[in-house]
Amino acid sequence: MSLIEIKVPDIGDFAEVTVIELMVKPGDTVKAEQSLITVESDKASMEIPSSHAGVVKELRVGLGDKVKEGSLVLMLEVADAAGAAATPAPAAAAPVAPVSEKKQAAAPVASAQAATTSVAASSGPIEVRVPDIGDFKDVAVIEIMVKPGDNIRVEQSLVTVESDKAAMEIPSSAAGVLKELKIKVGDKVNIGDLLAILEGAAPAAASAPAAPVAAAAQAGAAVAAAPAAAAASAPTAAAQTVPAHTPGAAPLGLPHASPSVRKFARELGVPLNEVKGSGLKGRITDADVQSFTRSVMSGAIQTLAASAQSKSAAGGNDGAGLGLIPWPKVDFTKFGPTERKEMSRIKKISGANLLRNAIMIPAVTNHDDCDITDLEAFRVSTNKENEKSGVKVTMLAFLIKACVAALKKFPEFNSSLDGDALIYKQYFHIGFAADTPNGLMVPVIKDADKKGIMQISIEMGELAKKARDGKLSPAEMSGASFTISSLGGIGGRYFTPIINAPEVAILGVCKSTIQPVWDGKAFQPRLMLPLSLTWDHRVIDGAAAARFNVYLGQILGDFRRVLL
Ligand code: CAO
Repeated sequence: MSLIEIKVPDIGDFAEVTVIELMVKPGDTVKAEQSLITVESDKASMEIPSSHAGVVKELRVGLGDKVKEGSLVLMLEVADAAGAAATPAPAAAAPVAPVSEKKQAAAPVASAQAATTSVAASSGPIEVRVPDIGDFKDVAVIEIMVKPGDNIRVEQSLVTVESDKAAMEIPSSAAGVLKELKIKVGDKVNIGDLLAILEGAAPAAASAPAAPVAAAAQAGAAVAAAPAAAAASAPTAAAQTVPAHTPGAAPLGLPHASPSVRKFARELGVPLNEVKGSGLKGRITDADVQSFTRSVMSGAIQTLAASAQSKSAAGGNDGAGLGLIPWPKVDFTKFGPTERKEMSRIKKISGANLLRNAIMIPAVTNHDDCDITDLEAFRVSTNKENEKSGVKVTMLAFLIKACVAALKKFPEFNSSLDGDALIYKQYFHIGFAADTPNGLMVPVIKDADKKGIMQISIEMGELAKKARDGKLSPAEMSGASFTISSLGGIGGRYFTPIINAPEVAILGVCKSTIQPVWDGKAFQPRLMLPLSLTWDHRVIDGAAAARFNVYLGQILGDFRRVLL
């Protein structure tokens, strides 16, 4: 047995590439031509194969290392005959098919695009063809990054193609509007094949001989923009099929992804080997990376909830993910006629959130009543005085203001958990649940501490209308530090609202009714408002919750206390 050095072979025009994946480890037995590491430039990735069969003794590169032709990859123990044949070792290394790097003006892909662009007219159709892709033949189109109607820039990546050892993005040689794609995923292409027809601006090559250099400057922007654009159009369904991030879980196998997807994943810190690819041959797409990120961000439970929902819609949720007994699967038609209706998008989204919050938060609800007799009289008279203004003040506006006062007195109710710490918010953004035809929405009154009752009433009216019309912007629904859910206009006595994570408490309010209240001498008819405060027991104790309700009741009983 002898030890030989396995070095980076001829990698074409690449000056320096980054090691992005180690595919073997010391002790592994490798075959000749087996891929050892994956390297990547900003536009292409390729696997570096072993020139010999043997046992890996020592890796000489790490993730993130920059390597070039001749760099030492690893030490391999080989049978003596092979070792002798491998002297000098680097010469025996199988050359990797050169892949062009488009940022270099002299690189084949960049320079070839000018040569392979056929120009009809500056505003007429422009054919974009496969440029010189080195030694590659019959490479498969694995990803199409644009669609008809897109505004294409020079050097913007159009498609990703892949051989069995490398993937690369094919850039557009011209700018214009994409009229027609001439290839589809799975097609095999070669140099000169027609990829797309553009219409509009003149191709860079036709207008300026130095186009490849000029185009190269834009390449970075195009790469950066591509994932974001793809991410924006990522199908929501994908989010529900991606497994939750389980650190330490067995990897799904070697990740197949284009350089831009790898870059996107690296930027987000996504471990590609945990992402399930939905593309051709399990290839990972931008949408997969984005879906994975979403699922991790919203937590494993939410993902379970989302998949539980989609599965239950298909009648397949077994509850096993939560260690529960299976969801009952019933053929309702056995008992009578039925009609199946898809839930609204809002219901699906809020359902997943509610399930997560209900399961993950050790929530307790305190019920209480408070005397709002005088406040209601004041509210009615205020509305009378302001009849002409058209602004109606409801109890909810007073509740928002009263809650701000209580939050100031009990700041942990205005906090969020961050690991073992609490984030105390110094702002008072109050969300209020609004019942809409499409489901529950929670618009937010920002800086409620700085606003008067009239202004809060006006904003509430506007936001509630927008919610009902489905016109709330994400900004108008985000940032709440505490939420109120009022069923006062409808009825009922008490309920147990679910905390809107990452908030730590929510106040439920029901309909006020006249109740006999003992004043020490006699029962008096008083207008009593039922309160239901749900709180996160990890952050808040029962005594604090009881005090919060008592204080809130004192303010609502005598609103002058807000001034104290
Ligand atoms: N007790 C008695 N009456 C009350 C009351 C209370 N606590 N709160 C409101 N009312 C009265 C109002 O004064 C109004 O009466 P008038 O029409 O006679 O003036 C009537 O009920 C209707 O009020 P409203 O509901 O239009 O206004 P609001 O400010 O109280 O609430 C909004 C606005 C958007 C929160 C409400 O319309 C809504 O959507 N509520 C449902 C919230 C919800 O679904 N929560 C459950 C979440 S958990 O699934």
